[in-house]
Amino acid sequence: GVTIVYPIVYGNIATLLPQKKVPDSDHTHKWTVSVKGINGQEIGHFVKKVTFKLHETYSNPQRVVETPPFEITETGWGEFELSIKLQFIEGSEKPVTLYHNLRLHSYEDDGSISTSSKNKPVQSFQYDELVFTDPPETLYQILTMHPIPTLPSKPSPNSLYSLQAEQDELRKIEEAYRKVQEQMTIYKNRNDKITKELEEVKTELERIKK
Ligand code: SLL
Repeated sequence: GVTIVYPIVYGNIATLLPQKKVPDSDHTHKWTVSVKGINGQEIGHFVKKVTFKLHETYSNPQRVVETPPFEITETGWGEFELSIKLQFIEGSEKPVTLYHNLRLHSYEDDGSISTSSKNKPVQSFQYDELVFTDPPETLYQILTMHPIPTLPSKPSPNSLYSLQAEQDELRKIEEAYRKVQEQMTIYKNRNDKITKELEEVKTELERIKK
């Protein structure tokens, strides 16, 4: 009944190649695709190897990395989807395959390639979680031997929601209280007036009796 959740970040960074350096190549960008723990921690203690499968236009598109850092640096001209297969130290834990769209360009809102930010490095990373349910013994030992990085804690959406809901409720109560006070003043004045009128009628009645 054990579940271990290990947060990871995978994706790529890309920079424009200085064109003078590659006169007889159509490669425009240099990129690095990687998979790591959050905050850049390496995951080599429980990952045996990572297989990056690049586009077929690359020679040996299947790149196997057996030691951290689990990353591939290449140059190229185009964007494509690649797969990242993680195999764990214990073979009985089934591999996890991630998919990433390699990004070389930054885009405008309309989908066109941004020319203004052409020289800035482009980054495209995704957060994900490796979930191990009842992992094999050795994997369990190794995972629990090291502290598992966690995201900085922030108020949970739930508590934020209840704080907001509480403030709304308080505002409604104050508003209702104010309305009740207002009504009470109106009724009190009306009551005073009627009492006074009644007194006058009584006085008049006494006078008539006499
Ligand atoms: C496109 N569908 O047309 C994509 C494919 C492939 C990118 C992009 C190869 C470099 C090399 C390279 O950059 N391939 O030949 O070594 O945009």
